[in-house]
Amino acid sequence: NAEQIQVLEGLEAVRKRPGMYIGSVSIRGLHHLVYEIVDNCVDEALAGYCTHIHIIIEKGNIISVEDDGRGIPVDIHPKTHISAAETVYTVLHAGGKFGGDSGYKVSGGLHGVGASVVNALSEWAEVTIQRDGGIYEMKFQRGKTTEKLTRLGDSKKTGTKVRFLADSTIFETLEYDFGTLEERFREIAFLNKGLHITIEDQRNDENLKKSEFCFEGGLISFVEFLNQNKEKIHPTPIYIEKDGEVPVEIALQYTTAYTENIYTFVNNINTIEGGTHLEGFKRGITKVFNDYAKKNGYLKGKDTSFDGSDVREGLTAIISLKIPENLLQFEGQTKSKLGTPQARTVVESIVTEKMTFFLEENKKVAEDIIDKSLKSKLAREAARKAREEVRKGKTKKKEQLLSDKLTPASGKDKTKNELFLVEGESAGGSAKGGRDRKFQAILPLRGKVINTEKANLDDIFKNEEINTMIYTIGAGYGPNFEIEDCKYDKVIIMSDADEDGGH
Ligand code: 0RA
Repeated sequence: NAEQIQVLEGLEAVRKRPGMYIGSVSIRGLHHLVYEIVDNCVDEALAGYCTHIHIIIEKGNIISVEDDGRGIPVDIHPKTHISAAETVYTVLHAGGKFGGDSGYKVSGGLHGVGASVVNALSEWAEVTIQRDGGIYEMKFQRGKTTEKLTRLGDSKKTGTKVRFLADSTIFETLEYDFGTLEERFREIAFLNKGLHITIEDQRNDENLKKSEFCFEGGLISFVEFLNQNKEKIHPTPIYIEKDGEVPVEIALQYTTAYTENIYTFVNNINTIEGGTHLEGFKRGITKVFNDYAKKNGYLKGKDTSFDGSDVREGLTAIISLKIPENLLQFEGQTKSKLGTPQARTVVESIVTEKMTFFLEENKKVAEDIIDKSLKSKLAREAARKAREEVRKGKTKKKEQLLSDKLTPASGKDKTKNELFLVEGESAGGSAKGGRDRKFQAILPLRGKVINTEKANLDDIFKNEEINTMIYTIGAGYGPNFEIEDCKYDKVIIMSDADEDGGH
């Protein structure tokens, strides 16, 4: 009956189902609280009013976040009849609806759940605001106002400071990881050039920590940071920028490595599943290098062309878009895949235009990158041939590869079985002695295993030990990898702590 139907009101809903708002109540959710508060300061920086953000993990895992923005408005809000500041902290989704003057609010699309969620999930929170010539303060417990906004005195400064203690009855742990927070704030500083972010850990007097981030180079600094230990093909990253309805910023640099490292962000949030912006980027890069290589005689015959992966070998790139709320679309498992169609066209066209120009202006760099792409193309084709040969002589070769190497488990339950990869026959012998034969299999690897991070596909597939591992595991490799076909629940690498073991 009607009585049994619960109406969850306001912040109670957040406390009942915290996972719905912050993902989880593990340490990830805990860190999320800090990101949420800092995101609001970053929004104020994006609006052009805030230059410094100072985060402190105080003793007792109290978080303090202070910015030098305009300060959250303190006047009475017409709808809620309480101060705008109190509204922001006590009404769900009230965050960015104020101000309204700029009309262009890009917001942290993915989390963007607002400060009220942090307040609801905190044992206590206090907010200090400086604006309009005064300093104001208000306090809360578990999302409920305990001290309304009060003017404490005069102040010539402006800004907002929030302190909160996460609720230990909700979170599994209150112990913040400094390194995790530090990494995220370094990333935010890279993505917002010129913004100063300071993070301090004051929990342990014997081990005080402090990091200050400000990168005048923005995304260029980000790429230089990622490539610091790599050999570069051109000395400075290429920088591409376009303003408009969907502003785009890209920095990229080629190295002699074999891996590709592309990170995409939308409104400062890492879109780990990629999406339309990444598709546009890949299409643009592929087209530019194919056109240039054909026009300049590096690729001959109308049937030969580079695959996308050929022209991305050794590439490090950061793609950062600012998308207004009305155009934001997210898809995918974790809603971290961009769906906005405009992002594809705008990124593809700017990349095509700017990279075409860059290659024309830097013929030597163009030749070096194309040289590398040609080698990648050859290796890819050779690897395909090798795979086809293996496939043709499939059964025989496979049996040959596995015969007398694998000591299988007697049980056939692939949700239980474990595969131990061990170095050499002698290690294999002792592993056999110690295993539970019902579910543990042993595969000794002979000789030196190739370092696949530093080798090309062609050489990797010529390596017998690699092929043996692929067949033993049974799930294929690369784009054809199928986790469902994996014959083991765990693959355990048991190696010596030396260079060979590392490989
Ligand atoms: C809306 C309007 C205005 C400021 C803010 C929001 C604001 C929010 C936060 C959250 C953390 N730090 C913040 N700083 C500012 C001001 C509008 C105006 O002054 O015209």
